[in-house]
Amino acid sequence: MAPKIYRSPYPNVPVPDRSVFTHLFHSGEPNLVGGFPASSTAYVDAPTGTTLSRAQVKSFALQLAHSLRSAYQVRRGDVALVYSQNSLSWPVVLFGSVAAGLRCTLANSAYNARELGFQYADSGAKLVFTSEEGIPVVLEMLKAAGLNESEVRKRIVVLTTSLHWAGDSYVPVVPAARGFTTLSDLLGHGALAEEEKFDGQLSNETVYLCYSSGTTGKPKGVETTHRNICAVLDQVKPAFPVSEDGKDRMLGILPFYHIYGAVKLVHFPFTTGTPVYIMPRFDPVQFLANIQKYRITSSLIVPPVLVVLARLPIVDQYDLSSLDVLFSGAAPLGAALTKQVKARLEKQRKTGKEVYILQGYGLTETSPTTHLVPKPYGITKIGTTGVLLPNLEARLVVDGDGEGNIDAEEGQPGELWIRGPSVMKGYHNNLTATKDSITSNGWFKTGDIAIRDSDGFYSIVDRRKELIKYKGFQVPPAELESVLLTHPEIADVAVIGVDSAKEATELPRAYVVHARPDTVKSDAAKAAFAQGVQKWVTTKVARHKFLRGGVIVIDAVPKSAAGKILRRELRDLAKKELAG
Ligand code: 4UV
Repeated sequence: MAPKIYRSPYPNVPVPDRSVFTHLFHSGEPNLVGGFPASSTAYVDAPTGTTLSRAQVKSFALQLAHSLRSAYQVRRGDVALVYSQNSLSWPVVLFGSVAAGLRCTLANSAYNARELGFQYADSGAKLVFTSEEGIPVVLEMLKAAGLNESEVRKRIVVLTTSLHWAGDSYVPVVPAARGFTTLSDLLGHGALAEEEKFDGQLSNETVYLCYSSGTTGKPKGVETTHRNICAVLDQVKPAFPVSEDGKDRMLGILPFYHIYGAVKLVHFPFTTGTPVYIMPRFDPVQFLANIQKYRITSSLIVPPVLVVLARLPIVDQYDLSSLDVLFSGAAPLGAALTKQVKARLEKQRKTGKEVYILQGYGLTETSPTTHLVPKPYGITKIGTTGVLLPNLEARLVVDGDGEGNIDAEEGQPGELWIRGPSVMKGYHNNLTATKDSITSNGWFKTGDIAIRDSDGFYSIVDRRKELIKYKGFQVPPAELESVLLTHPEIADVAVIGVDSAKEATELPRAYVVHARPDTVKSDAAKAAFAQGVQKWVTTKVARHKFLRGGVIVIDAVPKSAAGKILRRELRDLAKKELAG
């Protein structure tokens, strides 16, 4: 049977065959940078109010590219690892590295040395950009990788979280620690010529390597190409509201190391001329204070931010009347919470103007956005993840693992498959995983179960893959399981996610089998052991992977005849327990 292929309601947009750098900065006229006035503000450091104009971003990026080429002798295709919380340095580092032909791998700024070391080694990184806060972890990681003191220093560039513009140079507010090379040390020594041949040649080369566990196993490097990024930026535009008066101001709280923040905050607003007010991380009070202070019109968020907006009493103390749109993504968002926050914000601002809370959906592997709710449907389609973006095709497949690939009937759930120019090239150095996730016809299997309504709006109703999402962050169960198996008293383990309606997120939970079951017979012994394991894990992994959903001691992990963990059984068990 012919596959049932759904197309976007939008006409296709042309996909430019050029590099990300050219796509963002190219301009026919000297006083424009990427189609907007060179002097207009591109990014603002929200804590200090320091700004970077479009011209400065371009100039600093080309200066950094020059130093990377000359002082670090990087070659096209070399990998730079970025390990830092959000800051004004990010756009300069990303675009400077990209201009020099580097690939950037973006790491969670909460990673410990083991987690960072895995990504460093797997990506083959040559250079590490880190904030001052990250230096101790990077040092530990590089030393564990066998580098000596002087080699270590040659590999690190320190970013400062806050910078200010002084005359012709860019000065860190906090001087970098312990004599490391800083980003500002690499500026002011000349600039890479803009004429560098970017067009055409680079478009199918990898530009970013973010890590995702995909449908199964441990994190894998996702090869996102220049073409993927150029495509997604133009695909998002038709569905993404930008005000006509050019007065949009976006608040950037999502981490830039996640593809959602990297693309939708560092890249996309630059292509619409929208300044981004950068916060180092999400902080509820600062979030509200910055909306008031900078008259913010939009922000990209994850569902737990809406919980804060629904519950926090001080929300009413701030003037949030400038806020027009909140975009939520990266995890399921219920209609009830959306309506609650919408009503509260509209009541609080007293202007009678509507606040839109719109959802988007995407994956690291799709660069990331594939679906968005267009603004006019903000109320009628509350709770859905929106329509397919231009150039993309979708299928809802019922037997994704089988050969037949039967598509779901209209209105019925199926695994969402996506095809189009923003689908990744593949997983880094992992042909097996690539082949398992992208069919020979170019269909990428998302591992999510979706329903499409008769208007073409999709809702994500379940997940076929193992992945757990804690507040939008990926928590691969396989990774936690392998950490837990190093615990001397754990014989076997299975990790799943359990829903927390209170926090609008899943929480990682471990079911563990004790190596000496007779020692944990009583409920009290089980509870004490579980508590110990929960605490032990906090010393081994980044915060978002903590076992907040609890540790449960069981006799045996349910497994299939082939030895595969039957996560569904455990999930059903947890659901019943939560319902009871
Ligand atoms: O790979 P990843 O960590 O990627 C992301 C990307 C999210 C978004 C969301 C909206 C955008 O507009 C955008 O540009 C990027 O999270 O995780 C991918 C998995 O996260 C779940 C789903 O299981 C994906 O396979 N997920 C992402 N968005 C949603 C979601 C959503 N709106 N509703 C339910 N699950």
